[in-house]
Amino acid sequence: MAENDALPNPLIPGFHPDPSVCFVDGWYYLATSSFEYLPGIPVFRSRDLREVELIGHVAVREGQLGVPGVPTGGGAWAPTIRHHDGRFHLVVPDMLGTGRGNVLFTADDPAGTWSDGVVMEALGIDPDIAWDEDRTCYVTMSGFMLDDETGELNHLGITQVTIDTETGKALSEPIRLWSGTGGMFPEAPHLYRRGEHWYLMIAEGGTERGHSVTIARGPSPSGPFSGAPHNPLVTARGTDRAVQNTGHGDLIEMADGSWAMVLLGTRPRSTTRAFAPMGRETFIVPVTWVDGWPYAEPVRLDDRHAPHEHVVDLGGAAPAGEQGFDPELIAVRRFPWEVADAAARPGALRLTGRGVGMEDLAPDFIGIRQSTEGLELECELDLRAGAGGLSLRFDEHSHLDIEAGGAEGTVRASMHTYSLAQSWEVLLPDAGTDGDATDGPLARLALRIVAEPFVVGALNMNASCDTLRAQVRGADGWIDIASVDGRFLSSDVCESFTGRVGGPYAREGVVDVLALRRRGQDIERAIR
Ligand code: 6LW
Repeated sequence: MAENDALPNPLIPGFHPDPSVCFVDGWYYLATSSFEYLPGIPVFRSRDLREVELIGHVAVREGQLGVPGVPTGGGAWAPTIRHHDGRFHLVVPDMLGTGRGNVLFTADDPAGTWSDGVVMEALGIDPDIAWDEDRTCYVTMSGFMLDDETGELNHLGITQVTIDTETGKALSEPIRLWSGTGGMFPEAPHLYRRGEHWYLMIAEGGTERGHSVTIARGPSPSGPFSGAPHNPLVTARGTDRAVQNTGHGDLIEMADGSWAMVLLGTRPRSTTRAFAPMGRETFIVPVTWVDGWPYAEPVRLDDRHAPHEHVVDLGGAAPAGEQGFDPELIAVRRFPWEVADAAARPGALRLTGRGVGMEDLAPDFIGIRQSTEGLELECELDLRAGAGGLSLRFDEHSHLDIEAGGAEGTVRASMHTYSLAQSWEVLLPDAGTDGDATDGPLARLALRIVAEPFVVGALNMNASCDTLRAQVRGADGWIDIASVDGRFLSSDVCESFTGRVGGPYAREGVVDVLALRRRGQDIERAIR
């Protein structure tokens, strides 16, 4: 990667933490975490690690992940994607509650179909998978041990087992490996072979402001490893950089022999470096080798502020994702095609409410990630036979909803933040927007949530994030219903490991989604 070429950061905007990457036949393939959302574990491809395209998901069928019963923050954590013996392998922790544990999926084509998955006998999180020249398969993880007496899990640092990839059975007892330089939560291990050395790269310091990437090397996949003299390889802790929480990386040798690291980071909005609306996103930095050690540059934001627009394909006419759904559509603990019916009305997605709202663990909601700092998320709904609206959610405790329908003659916005809720109401606008006025406003009601970021500057002493406006479209344009403090929908406040996701939902009856689009733009900032 040419040194002065500005890298496109974030490489994958919107909540996409824990990136892993491999290079096969001229394509880079990336996978990221998806937690309680389905389909699970998005897979991307790229020719150059600049333009990245979402090509599918690993978990598109029931039973591949135990997500339907996981608590918030559980589900598909950090994956590792590798290519070995002509097949793609992806290992991922399916965490908490009904999660299956560490699962190994395989596929011939990374766009799918992926296997049902084999549960590995490997107790820990963030599994890595690597092979030596004898074809022994090493699974390296952030290990746990079950205390038989107390039933508690104890952290063991970085551990490793060898496994049988067909059965998932461990072929050896866990051994403990180099576990970093003393930071908390040694995790995210990845093994690499380069020249005469094996490298063990990990994350430590926790996934918040203390996050970092550190590295060690040794003569075999099991070490013994000794740490690099210049650790940490990457960290933003104690800095005023625009990208914070940098850590959890994966190294890749590029087509031209140069190296890069993909890693997670956040774009917090306040001068206190807190409140990231999109949670943890995927970034990329160039890596150079000196005396057998890799050196990475700090993560910098590029200066692209191009407007972005994504019109969700509701009709299945454009390149179809899983089951003909736009691949960007996700749902909470269910597949979008379990929540929405694409066949009921041409060009629309039909949601049927079960009498619950966005506070539910599996709401009748489909959404897309917020991917730029400035956002306009807009939908048009037919609410004549039901009640529902548009929501921007972080988790079931934290969401901004705009709702209409039923017998109500109003449009109500409500902001929910744990035990606090506040709501505002306006009368339904007189006429439908684009529709036939005789059908009334509920035939095609346009709702919009706008995120207006505060500008972060060196001398800008605000502890803010953005303002969220809830709007409904009337005959003369958008009408403000409420404007609320976006900090309550940010990573420092909410429970999940995710970021903001917005889209339509049904509370009761039938709600037809006639349009859903996201527009946005990142903002200028004094600090890169
Ligand atoms: C992941 C751990 C982490 O498993 O957060 O940043 C956890 N790192 O490595 C969930 O993403």
